[in-house]
Amino acid sequence: MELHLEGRTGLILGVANKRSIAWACAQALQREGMRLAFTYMGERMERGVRDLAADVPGSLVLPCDVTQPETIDKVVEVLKQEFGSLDCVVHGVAFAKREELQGDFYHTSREGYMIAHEVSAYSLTAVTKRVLPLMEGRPGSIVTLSYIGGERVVPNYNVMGIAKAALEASVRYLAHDLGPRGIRVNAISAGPIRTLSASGVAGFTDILDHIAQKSPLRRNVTADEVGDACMFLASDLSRGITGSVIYVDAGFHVMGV
Ligand code: NAD
Ligand code: IMJ
Repeated sequence: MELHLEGRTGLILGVANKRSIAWACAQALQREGMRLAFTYMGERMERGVRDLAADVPGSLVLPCDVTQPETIDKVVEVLKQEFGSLDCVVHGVAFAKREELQGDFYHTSREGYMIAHEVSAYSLTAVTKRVLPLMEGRPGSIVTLSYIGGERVVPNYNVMGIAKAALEASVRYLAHDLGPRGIRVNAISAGPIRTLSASGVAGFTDILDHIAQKSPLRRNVTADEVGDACMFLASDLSRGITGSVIYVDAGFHVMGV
C-alpha cells in the first residue's frame, strides 16, 4: 500500500526545539509529503520554531497556548483559510510545575494538579473539538504522546503520571466519539528521550542506563523512531487502529523485572 500523505495536511503542537519529539514526528510526516502547521508556546519559543520550520516548505507557524482557548480558535481560523481542511494532528504538549516533579506524590498541590491536567490531558480534547470541523469527511488521524508513568509508578513523575492516565483514557473516549466519522485517535507511549522536558529530571541518566541494560532491545529509543511510528499512525497503513496506545520503548513495557 502506498502511504499517500502527499497533499495531506497536519497540525503539530509541541515543538520547542530540534530535540522535541513533535519535531521528529513533523519530519517523518513531511518526508512523506504532508504540508504542516506548527504551533509554539510563548514568544521565547517563536524564533526557534520559525528557524526549524524554515526548512519545511509551505509550512505555517502560529502561536498557541492550550490553556488559552482563543489561541486554539485562532489556529483553526488560519488553518481553514490556508489549508482548507486538516488530516492529522500531532499533540506533543505536556507541562507540570517543576516542584511537582520531585519528592512524594501526595504533596501535589491542588493548583499543580489542575495545571498538569489542563495542559497535559485536557488540551487533547480542547484541540480535538476545535479542529473537528476541519477534519470532517476525511479519514483523519490524531496522535498524542504518552509515557509509561501513566500506568506504572515512575518515581518523581508524580502528577504527570496521573495526567498521562487521563490522557490515555481520553484517547479511548475520543476514539469512540470520532470513529463513526472515520477519524482515528491513538497515543504513542515513548521510552525516555533527552529533550527539554527531560532536562533537569532527577535520575534521568540512571533511567536511560537501566533501559539500555534491561529492555528487550537492550537500548534506548530515539525521537526519530517515535516520528516513524507517528507517520504510520497518520497514514492509511494504520487504518484499522484507533483508541490504542502503541509502545515505542524498545519493548521495556513487557518486563516484569
Ligand atoms: P518538549 O519540551 O520538547 O515538548 C513539550 C512541549 O509542550 C513544548 O514544545 C512546550 O512548548 C509545550 N507546551 C507546554 N505547555 C504548553 C501550553 N500551555 N500550550 C502549548 N504548548 C505547551 O519535550 P518532549 O519530550 O518532546 O515532549 C513531548 C511529549 O512527549 C510530551 O507529551 C511528553 O510528555 C511526551 N513524552 C516525552 C518523553 C521523554 O522522555 N522526553 C517520553 C514519553 C513521552
Ligand atoms: C519527567 C519528570 C520525572 C521523571 C521523568 C520525566 N521521566 C521521564 C520524564 C522518567 C522520561 C519526561 N517525560 C516523560 C515527561 O512527560 C516530561 C514532562 C514534563 C517535564 C517538565 C520539566 C520542566 C518543567 N515542567 C515539566 N513538565 C512536564 O518545569
